[in-house]
Amino acid sequence: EDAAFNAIDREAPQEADVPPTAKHKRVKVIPRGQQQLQLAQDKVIIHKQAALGKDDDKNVLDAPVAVNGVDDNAGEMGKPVVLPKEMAPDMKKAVDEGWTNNAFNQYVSDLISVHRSLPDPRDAWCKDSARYLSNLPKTDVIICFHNEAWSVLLRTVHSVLDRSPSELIGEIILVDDYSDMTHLKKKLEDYFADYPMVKIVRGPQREGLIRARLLGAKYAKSPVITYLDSHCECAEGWLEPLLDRIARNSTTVVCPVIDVIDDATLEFHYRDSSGVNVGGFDWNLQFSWHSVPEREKKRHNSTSEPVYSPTMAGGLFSIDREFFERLGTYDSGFDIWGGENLELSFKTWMCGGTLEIVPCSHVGHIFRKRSPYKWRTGVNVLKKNSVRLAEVWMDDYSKYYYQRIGMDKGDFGDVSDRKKLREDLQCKSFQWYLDTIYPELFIPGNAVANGEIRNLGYGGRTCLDSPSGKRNLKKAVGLYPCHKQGGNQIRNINTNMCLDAMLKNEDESPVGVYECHGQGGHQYWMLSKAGEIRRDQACLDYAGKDVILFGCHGSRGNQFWQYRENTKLLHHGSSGKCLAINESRDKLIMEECDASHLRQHWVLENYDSS
Ligand code: UD2
Ligand code: MN
Repeated sequence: EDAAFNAIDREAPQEADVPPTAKHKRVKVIPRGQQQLQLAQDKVIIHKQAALGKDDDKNVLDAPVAVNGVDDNAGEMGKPVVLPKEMAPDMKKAVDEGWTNNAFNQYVSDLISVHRSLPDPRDAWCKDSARYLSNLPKTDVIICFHNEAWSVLLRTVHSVLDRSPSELIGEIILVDDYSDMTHLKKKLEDYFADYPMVKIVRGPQREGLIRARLLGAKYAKSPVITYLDSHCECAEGWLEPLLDRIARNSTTVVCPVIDVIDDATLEFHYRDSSGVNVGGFDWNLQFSWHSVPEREKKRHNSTSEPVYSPTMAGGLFSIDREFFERLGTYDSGFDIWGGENLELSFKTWMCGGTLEIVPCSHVGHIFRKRSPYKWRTGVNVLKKNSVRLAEVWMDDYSKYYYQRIGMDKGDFGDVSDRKKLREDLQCKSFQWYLDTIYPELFIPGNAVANGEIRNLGYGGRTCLDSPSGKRNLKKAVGLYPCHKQGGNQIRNINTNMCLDAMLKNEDESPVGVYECHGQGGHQYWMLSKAGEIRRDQACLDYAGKDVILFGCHGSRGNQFWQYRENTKLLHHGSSGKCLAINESRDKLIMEECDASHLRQHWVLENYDSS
């Protein structure tokens, strides 16, 4: 094992990567009729058929049936394959191993044909071939992988071969980023020996996905380059709508709609054009999805038309090869994973191009909740990439990112080449980009207060107690009355409690309180001039039940808070109540305003009353 690499839990909450509307109900179904599924010698429990899609939810089903038999149609039409809850030990072991190695259900993927069919996710609008130029440019398709599962990688490649007009594909370039899984060695060459369109390139060392993509680009000869992740499935008609945009204007960079392939069942969830999202980011420089803004909707007659997107997710896009080169491709100083999507997005817009999401083009992707492969040890690669990005492209606005990382940029190497590139290209300012392309983004500098929101009630009465004896503050289990006998009580709390987003900075997650730790993170809040208490795009929201985080809507009401510095009360708009904490200091409550209760007193960091 190479000591320079290690398994990592990505810092980014991976759930947030999944486009939001994809979280709809998971329908447990077996494909086509009551066909039967055999898994080794096991008795398998499957569910009767129900079709995919909202209209057919009523078919979803009753009692599971136990069967033995073979199902050659597992996963066809993008339907899910559901494994039984009870499994023989051998099978369970294989299933678990698949999850460990890939962070998705490889066992289920292996049951599904690498040529499986998918539903046609396109609107009728898209199927009118007169919408596309007849003389479209060819593209090379570059797919980089590091230790990808065999069936998943092959299905990605076959979905391109099976569902693209062959005259539009130059080569499919597979870039092996130094995998060590044996199936990715000679067996891969053997498998594709009869496919002249498929080329296999192998890097001499682990490069990370950014330099692997650059390596692939060196072999590209077609006028357009299309990148895909190695766990994708292209749907019917995915390619023409992308190439059409580039044929009309070579500075247009285009992304398909990314449909979600379920990590457990491999179900292909598609969304129609009314559910299309565009890309944004927050000041941690994390990518995020947003519904199409009103100003953008107004530019269109149909929801099937391509929409402007401030950023791209990163993995799936087409770009004119010469334009990509003119933009200086990627910063090759970016390592392993992350940030390159924002780099390409910013410079596309700032240096004369356009970035679009094309609702007629659909490609599925397996979104994973953790990174299955090893990352470089001894360096925070994501932070290093992000600092390079901020240094070169974000002008003064870089400070908002630096605040999030405690102003500690670390060693980010030399970016003078990249700065020169920006100068030579005479790109526009980041201010222009924010004003023109992403006016929805909240600018922390416009906040009235930023930092922690500290409660003054019930201070110093409890101790942090870790009954399990684990002295790990982060995993500390509770707050108990202090007994002053040491033991499992690891710290006397004479600090106060702070408003804390708890585990996730996600829509609709309940907000709580936690001992103030002064390190930002989940305790970092901004009070906007409009009276919102924000964490980037999520706002503190009270609708009569819990105090939660909800996507900021900008129309006051449940998200309107007024702070009175003299009384220290936080008044809530629509309810007229005040924010407080309960006596056991583990919950936020809303109650009638009364300035004589310390539990309703809050101190906002960096509050500027002017
Ligand atoms: C998203 C993007 C991904 C990339 C990343 C940020 C989508 C759907 N995915 O994360 O393409 O832009 O954000 O950097 O937009 N790989 C290598 N070498 C490595 C690591 C990864 O070749 O060292 C390959 C990997 O096998 C995969 C691709 O790069 O095919 C992207 O990696 P990922 O799937 O872990 O990234 P993802 O989808 O979480
Ligand atoms: Mn991926």
